[in-house]
Amino acid sequence: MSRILITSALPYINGIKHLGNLVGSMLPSDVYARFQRQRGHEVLFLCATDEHGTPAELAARAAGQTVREYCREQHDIQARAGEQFGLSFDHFGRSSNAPNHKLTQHFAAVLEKNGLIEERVDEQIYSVDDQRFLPDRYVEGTCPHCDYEKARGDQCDNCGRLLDPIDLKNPYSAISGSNKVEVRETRHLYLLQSKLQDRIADWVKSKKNWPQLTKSIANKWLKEGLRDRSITRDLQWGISVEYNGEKRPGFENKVFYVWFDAPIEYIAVTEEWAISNNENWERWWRTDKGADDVSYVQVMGKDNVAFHTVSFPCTLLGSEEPWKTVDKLKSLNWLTWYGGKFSTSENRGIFMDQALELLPADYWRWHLMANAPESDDASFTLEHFASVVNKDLADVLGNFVNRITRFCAARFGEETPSEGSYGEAEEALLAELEPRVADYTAFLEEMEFRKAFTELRAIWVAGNEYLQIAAPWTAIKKDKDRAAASVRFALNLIVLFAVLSRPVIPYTADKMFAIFGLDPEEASGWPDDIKAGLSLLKGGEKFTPADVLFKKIEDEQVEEWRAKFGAE
Ligand code: B3M
Ligand code: ZN
Repeated sequence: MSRILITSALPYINGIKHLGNLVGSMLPSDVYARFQRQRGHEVLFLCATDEHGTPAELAARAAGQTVREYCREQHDIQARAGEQFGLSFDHFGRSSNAPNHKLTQHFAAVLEKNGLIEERVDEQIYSVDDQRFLPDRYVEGTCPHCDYEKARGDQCDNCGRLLDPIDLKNPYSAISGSNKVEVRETRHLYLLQSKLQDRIADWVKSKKNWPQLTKSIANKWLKEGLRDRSITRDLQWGISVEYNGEKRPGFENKVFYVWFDAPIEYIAVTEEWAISNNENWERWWRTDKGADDVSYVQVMGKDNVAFHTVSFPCTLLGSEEPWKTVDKLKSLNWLTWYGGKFSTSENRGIFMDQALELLPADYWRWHLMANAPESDDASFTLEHFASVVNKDLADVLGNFVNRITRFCAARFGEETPSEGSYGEAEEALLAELEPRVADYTAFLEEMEFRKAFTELRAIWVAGNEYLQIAAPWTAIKKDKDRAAASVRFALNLIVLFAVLSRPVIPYTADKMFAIFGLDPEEASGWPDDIKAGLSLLKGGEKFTPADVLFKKIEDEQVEEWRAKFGAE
């Protein structure tokens, strides 16, 4: 049994997340965590809301709330939506909680002791009307590269380039809209990443099994040369620049930059989990206290890779303390909405709460994972979603389960038939399923999700094809025992399908276990020998035919949703 630590990128606090955020980190990490639990490993799966920085402050202002109240409320909303989507975090923390404050301040102090922090004078945009500095997203203006007029201070949404607010043309305050802004000097702490170039390059080189997308992004930043970066901001909301209660002189009105503290929350949320569960967090993070046998897996969107392969390792390795660093890093491309961006303000796209009002979580979980934006960006369309649901879930899996349980109940009663024995047709299906289940398992192990779910779909299809060949509804006329054996085999296939499907469509899998009164926690161990698994039901077990597992999405419904969620 291995010990596997899994963290999903932390969703920003501002607002309920959309389907793109969901499939960008939280859902794939949940599928992987469920899979590894079913394989019997000791899994610790963690996430938290990322509550500092300008997104939180601007959103709270827009909501007319204090940031503290806004974050508390939004965390609960996101936690609830995650639960309803079956995101099985062992803990869903908050980066504004005390453990993260303590740890962030610890790392800053240790990095300074190691000569990796330096005070520097910066030029920053100051708003005369708002009487405050405007870091990052507090300033907007025209992108110097592509002339997009609503570029944010830290990144241009149009061309994607990272920006420095003072590079913007015609800058204006995102708070008041005032363009009475000027460049002023302000002191900030810099993390001297340039000093860690070789250390980080060697560390990245040591990661042999990183996926290509992850490796290429990390190497791009290394090739450009690691630059020293500012880790403090002129903001009120965030982690104060102090150590052991002593505020740093000149930094009384500054906080640590959100991207300095947010990855540290991965460690801090482990402490939050430990406090809530009377557990020992250090055995997951300190290689001198048992973490050296942990396999650490991070899952995130591609725009977060640089922070996780360069900046956060600078913090951990630069501390010279025995911290666990990531072993596997799965990054995903972006899910777009009809090729464009999800947007609350422009009413484009479906957000987690809305999705659950339309259909149960498993419909979305299956479609998002089977079409995950792995090798490239992927466009979500309602038409494609409906066709995948109707085919894979309703016509293949749902139809298989419903027709065999109904046929058996009608012709043999509501218990598994015990007559007859498996023959050629069953052997043939076994011969097809064994390599497929092995491939499916290997793809999940490697977090190759599209390939994995192509295999799972093929396994479901093979079950249906078997039914067509065995045709118990015909066999029963001439050889009832033959029919009985094939019905028993097909009912055992339902249990196998439930086990294999549980990582991605857990609610449906549990309904399938419930047909036979099986406890999912006991019955969902990953199959090492599927031949034995297909003889779990030996005959005589009572069962209750399932209701229709998936209802189809009609064209009219797609039309209505297109209008409601801004398709095009
Ligand atoms: N809050 C997610 C994003 O960039 C960001 C991830 C932090 S993980 C430490 O959308
Ligand atoms: Zn631009």
